[in-house]
Amino acid sequence: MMLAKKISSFNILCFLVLSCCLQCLALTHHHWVVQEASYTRLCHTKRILTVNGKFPGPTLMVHKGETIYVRVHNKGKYNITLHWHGVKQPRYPWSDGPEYITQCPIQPGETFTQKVIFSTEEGTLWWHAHSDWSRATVHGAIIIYPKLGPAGYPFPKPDAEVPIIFGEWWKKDVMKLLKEALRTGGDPNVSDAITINGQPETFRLAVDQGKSYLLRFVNAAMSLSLFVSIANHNLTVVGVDGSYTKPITNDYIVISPGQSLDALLLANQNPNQLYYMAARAYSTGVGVNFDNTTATAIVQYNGNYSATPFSPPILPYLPYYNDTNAAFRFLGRLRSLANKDHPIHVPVKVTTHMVSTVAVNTIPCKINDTCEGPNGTRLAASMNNISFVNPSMDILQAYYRHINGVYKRDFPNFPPYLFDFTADYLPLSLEIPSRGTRVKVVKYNSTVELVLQGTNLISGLDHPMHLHGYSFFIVGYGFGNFNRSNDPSSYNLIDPPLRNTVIVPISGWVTIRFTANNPGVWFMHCHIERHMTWGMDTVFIVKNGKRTKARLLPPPPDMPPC
Ligand SMILES: *[C@@H]1O[C@H](CO)[C@@H](O)[C@H](O)[C@H]1NC(C)=O
Ligand SMILES: *[C@@H]1O[C@H](CO)[C@@H](O)[C@H](O)[C@H]1NC(C)=O
Ligand SMILES: *[C@@H]1O[C@H](CO)[C@@H](O)[C@H](O)[C@H]1NC(C)=O
Ligand SMILES: *[C@@H]1O[C@H](CO)[C@@H](O)[C@H](O)[C@H]1NC(C)=O
Ligand SMILES: *[C@@H]1O[C@H](CO)[C@@H](O)[C@H](O)[C@H]1NC(C)=O
Ligand SMILES: *[C@@H]1O[C@H](CO)[C@@H](O)[C@H](O)[C@H]1NC(C)=O
Ligand SMILES: *[C@@H]1O[C@H](CO)[C@@H](O)[C@H](O)[C@H]1NC(C)=O
Ligand SMILES: *[C@@H]1O[C@H](CO)[C@@H](O)[C@H](O)[C@H]1NC(C)=O
Ligand SMILES: *[C@@H]1O[C@H](CO)[C@@H](O)[C@H](O)[C@H]1NC(C)=O
Ligand SMILES: *[C@@H]1O[C@H](CO)[C@@H](O)[C@H](O)[C@H]1NC(C)=O
Ligand SMILES: *[C@@H]1O[C@H](CO)[C@@H](O)[C@H](O)[C@H]1NC(C)=O
Ligand SMILES: [Cu+2]
Repeated sequence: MMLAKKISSFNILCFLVLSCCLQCLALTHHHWVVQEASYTRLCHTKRILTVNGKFPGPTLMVHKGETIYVRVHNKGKYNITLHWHGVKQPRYPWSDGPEYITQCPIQPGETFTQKVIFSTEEGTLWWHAHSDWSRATVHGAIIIYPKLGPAGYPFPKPDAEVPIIFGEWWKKDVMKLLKEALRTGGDPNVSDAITINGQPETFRLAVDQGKSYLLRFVNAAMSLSLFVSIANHNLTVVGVDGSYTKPITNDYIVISPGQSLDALLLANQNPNQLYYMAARAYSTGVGVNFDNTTATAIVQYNGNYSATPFSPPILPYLPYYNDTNAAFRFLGRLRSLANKDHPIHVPVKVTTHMVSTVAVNTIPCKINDTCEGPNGTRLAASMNNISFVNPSMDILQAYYRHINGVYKRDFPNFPPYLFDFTADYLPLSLEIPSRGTRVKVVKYNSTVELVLQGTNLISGLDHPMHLHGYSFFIVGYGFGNFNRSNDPSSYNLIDPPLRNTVIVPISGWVTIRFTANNPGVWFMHCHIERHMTWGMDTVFIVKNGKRTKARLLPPPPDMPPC
């Protein structure tokens, strides 16, 4: 009798412990299958690459500081890698994802279990494919909730939370688009529609009168920065790129490819009316084609309201496509929280000064090449005049195993040739870049300042530049050429925004700073996909520090082979 009781209570205990463990496992271990699925958009059905058949893909939900595992099985026909955009992966670049930078691709039929280490990130980030152009459909949101416990959000707890993911949709196969662009050397065709949570116009956001909603915006588009607005409603931005900000209220937001943004929406308007959320391009290049369609979603108040059938939804005001002032009026207001609970450490003394141009280039036509770029050239792109070439083995492995000949350590600290970068007319001879796999090596704990200088070669454009492994402070930006003796005096070293993707303004510059305290191999690139493909990229290698906690962790046993 006694024994039976003991056994049964032991069993119950066992069961509790076991189910708890299983629950934890279920939360921290994800099984993802990269596979094709059929989707119909714009009255046209096509096969697209997805994770688990979903478009957009599954939302990862974690708490601040957690580590999770994602087992990625490639059931598709293309090489694939996955990247956790904005997750710093302290000392562990092995799971970061960019193809031939930190890993070789997961080939069809193969599996790779990626360890995703969250540390200081909070708010919203996202994940996406980081090989060829599959990220057009292989992407999804990452929600980082506050740590379990009393801390919570640094703003009134919203009544509900909704991811809002922007994408671009082509009627044709995106892989064909890449293939065609690589063959012709010209600009790829622009997309046929912008999507909101996978839909060009039918996503519905149902709200209750009086409640507040945390909208977790992600721009997963391949080439479009976006203006976004909701008719008659303001948005209060409370976070960007996985860091909370001082709240700012505006009637529109700007979000570039690679960026995420948390904003509160208060449902306090006439419930008898439908409202559009609209998104359309912020695009500045003169003569640069872009998808100029408008995506809409409908904001609808729950309840039995009289106006059925509803009158047509109200469209919000959006700044004009090329309204750079409107874009930077908004971006320039963003500030870090920089308070007791969210202290920041802006590097004040810089040990590594760098300036890099970002440019679109042309390569003159060679015999037998197809050259459908401007004036019969092939399009390219560069940083500091180097058009980055992907090696055939990943740089991280070459670095870790001391394999020579994969990359050179001589990415220049300054533009190799000074000219009036933002002049309206520039000689054609400046358009031709050099090519190479050249990386910047920095010592552990260096404080790096990087000025990204836009150029008007071919056509000036805004470039959303993304750094892996770090968030950086945006301490200043301006128009024209960066002036080293003048511009630093206007830097904000008190509460600059902390981001992982920064828009370099057209005909302008932006300065970022970070402390190189995450050893590893970290890709930096434009998040406009074609610019990345053309070579607007470089790599930072951050060396190990002395202490064990400042050194790279070893690779997992199942790294995909080359
Ligand atoms: C791009 O557009 C051109 C002109 O409309 C068309 O002929 C071509 O098939 C398109 N290419 C792809 C890959 O969609
Ligand atoms: C939106 O914000 C502006 C400026 O702060 C304010 O004038 C306006 O009343 C606000 N609109 C709503 C609907 O809250
Ligand atoms: C959008 O682009 C198309 C094709 O380039 C063009 O014909 C049309 O006028 C543009 N619409 C707007 C509103 O700019
Ligand atoms: C909704 O409101 C209308 C008009 O006020 C009323 O006739 C109808 O019964 C209501 N429906 C429900 C489900 O409450
Ligand atoms: C924006 O585009 C309009 C229409 O194409 C043009 O007239 C205007 O000059 C452009 N503005 C800027 C700042 O480029
Ligand atoms: C160009 O193509 C032709 C025909 O395929 C070939 O005979 C020739 O060697 C090629 N020339 C160069 C420079 O590659
Ligand atoms: C870029 O590099 C190429 C090749 O070395 C050189 O010819 C060209 O002058 C350089 N251009 C600039 C702007 O530095
Ligand atoms: C990093 O640099 C700061 C000064 O910039 C110094 O105080 C600190 O001790 C350094 N940390 C390590 C681990 O080297
Ligand atoms: C194309 O050639 C013309 C004439 O030489 C020149 O004016 C124009 O700037 C060139 N465009 C580009 C993008 O190279
Ligand atoms: C940089 O700014 C200083 C101080 O305003 C000015 O004297 C100098 O001419 C500027 N340099 C250039 C290249 O514009
Ligand atoms: C896939 O990856 C392997 C390993 O890096 C490489 O050898 C192969 O060429 C890649 N296939 C394609 C189609 O890129
Ligand atoms: Cu770019």
